[in-house]
Amino acid sequence: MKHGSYTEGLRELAGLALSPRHSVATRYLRLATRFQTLRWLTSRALKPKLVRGAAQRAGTAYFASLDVETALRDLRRDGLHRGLNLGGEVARAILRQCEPLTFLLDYDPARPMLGRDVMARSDSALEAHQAGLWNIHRHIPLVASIANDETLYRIADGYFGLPARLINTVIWFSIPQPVVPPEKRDLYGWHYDIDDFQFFKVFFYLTDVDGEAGPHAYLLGSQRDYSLDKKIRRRLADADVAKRFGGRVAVLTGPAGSGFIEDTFGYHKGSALTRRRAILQLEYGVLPPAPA
Ligand SMILES: O=C(O)CCC(=O)C(=O)O
Repeated sequence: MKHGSYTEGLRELAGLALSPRHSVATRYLRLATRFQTLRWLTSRALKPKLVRGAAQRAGTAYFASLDVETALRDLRRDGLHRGLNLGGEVARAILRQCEPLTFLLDYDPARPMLGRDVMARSDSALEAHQAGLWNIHRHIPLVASIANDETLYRIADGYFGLPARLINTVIWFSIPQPVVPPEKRDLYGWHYDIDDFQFFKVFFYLTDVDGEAGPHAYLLGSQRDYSLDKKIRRRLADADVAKRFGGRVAVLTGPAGSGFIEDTFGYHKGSALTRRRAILQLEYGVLPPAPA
């Protein structure tokens, strides 16, 4: 790079990140996510290319009654917007459509199991903490149509300040087990994600979730934290969160079909559970998929 300005340098990196050649630049973008100014500058540098590359959308109208401005206000302030609802019938229809699909126990390719067996077998018979299937929208058109919702896209566009794209979908079952070995404890621990440099997740419970069924928890406002402490600590202990931020924790219980939008750059976790939970995740971001 010659003596270009800082922004020119960023633009060059941004361009490389969008080309199939440079995973190094993509890694830079993920690192930049932890620095507010870098994140903002990189967004500006990338904008022309991302706007040019944005796909035409044929949006559906699942959440037409969602108020985009309220959702954006909540997300910017708290990192969380609640109150989405697919309805119990739709949640149950999605679960029925999982029956013939192949899930992976603990995401292990060597442990495939049909959704109907995952749902029929007892927790102890499964001997797994999770059973999941990625890219579920490719298998279940109903999920694809929910993920294509025009209002969700408008919220994502507004929050990112860039054209949003669906970057992944997954359904997983969280399965209670009497003993959680040390290597699995992170499943239930506070952490934050860096999945893109602008991103959020939309979660829908597919089963009723009360305090026993592993409610998702979020540390309100932590998506705005760019402190050194956060940069160096991707994970936080329960006791630490209780002591430092007790009053800011939202624990999200709700019936099957209920959902919420969450900026998972804020600290969040799935709580430990004694009753099984099924959840659908739709994730939106801005970067095109990495080349295969
Ligand atoms: O299971 C949960 O509620 C937590 C999910 C989570 O940590 C994530 O999607 O990054």
